[in-house]
Amino acid sequence: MNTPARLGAYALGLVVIFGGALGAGNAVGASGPAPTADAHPIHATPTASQAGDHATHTDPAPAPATTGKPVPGGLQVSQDGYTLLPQTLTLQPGKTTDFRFSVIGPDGKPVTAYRTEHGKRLHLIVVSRDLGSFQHLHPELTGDGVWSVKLTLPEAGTYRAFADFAPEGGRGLTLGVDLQAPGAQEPEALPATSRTATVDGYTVTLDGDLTPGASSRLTLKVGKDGHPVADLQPYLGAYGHLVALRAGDLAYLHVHPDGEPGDGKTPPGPRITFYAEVPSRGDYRLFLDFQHEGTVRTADFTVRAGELPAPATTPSPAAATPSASASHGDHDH
Ligand SMILES: [Cu+2]
Repeated sequence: MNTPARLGAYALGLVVIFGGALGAGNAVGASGPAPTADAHPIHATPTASQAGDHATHTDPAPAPATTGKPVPGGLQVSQDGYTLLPQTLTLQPGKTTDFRFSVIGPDGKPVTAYRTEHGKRLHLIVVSRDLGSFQHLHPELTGDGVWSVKLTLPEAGTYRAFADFAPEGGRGLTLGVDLQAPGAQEPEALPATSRTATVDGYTVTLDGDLTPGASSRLTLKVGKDGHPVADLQPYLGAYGHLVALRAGDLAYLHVHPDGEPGDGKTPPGPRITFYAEVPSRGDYRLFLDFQHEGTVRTADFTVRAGELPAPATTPSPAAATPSASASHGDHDH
């Protein structure tokens, strides 16, 4: 019942699941007791291909289209010899907990030296597995390489925590681990695709399309009470911070802000521009953090990349039931 043993078993399960899903080449890179030795040949090619790129954490080396693509971020609890190790994987729902974790480095010791990326040494994103709940937190690095943050999992269910960081001397990584909030849960269906989001009286509209396998330009326009907001405040070195997660497996995608406050060409709204790279067709959840009048708010969207067959909401004429509207969330039973 000790945490490292449980985590080890968990990590193995994760590797098996995604190894199966993503193919043998990736599974080799992700698995095994000696991840450093196995992983490096897999990742060396895309990293080396980015000449001069110092691997900021938003830029983990997309591969040329002709080679095997690297596994998207966030799907693995361990990568390139670095392992995300929470002190607990279970938190009581609705209860604020001092959540502590470490990143274990290739030398087997907690990493204590990190590069600052987007104004912080580590970004912790926590979402519910149904992608209904989103939190963007900045833990404090305490002694001995232990990160600490006040975390509340709002409701019972399974959550995914992403640690987005760059160890000193290494490339940027996003490691992911599942957290459990025990109790009866009501998973929500993925929100319908939408180009408009509202939060606290703000309306954010999305322009641009996600193109599978390509860098896609996305522009988000912030308004309030029918007026454009042109005095956004810098947050994490930009006028907005965008996290994109793939529905189905919560792959954590690379998003680059276009321009930054003070560069002489990036206005403080109402439009914020990003470049996002999605690896495949499918549905994605976008979470935009923006700051205005001293408060950070999050606008969320569901966006479809590429074409998909119409979902089989009514399985077949023979199986059609009169209570189709009650099928909300039944995919999880
Ligand atoms: Cu952050």
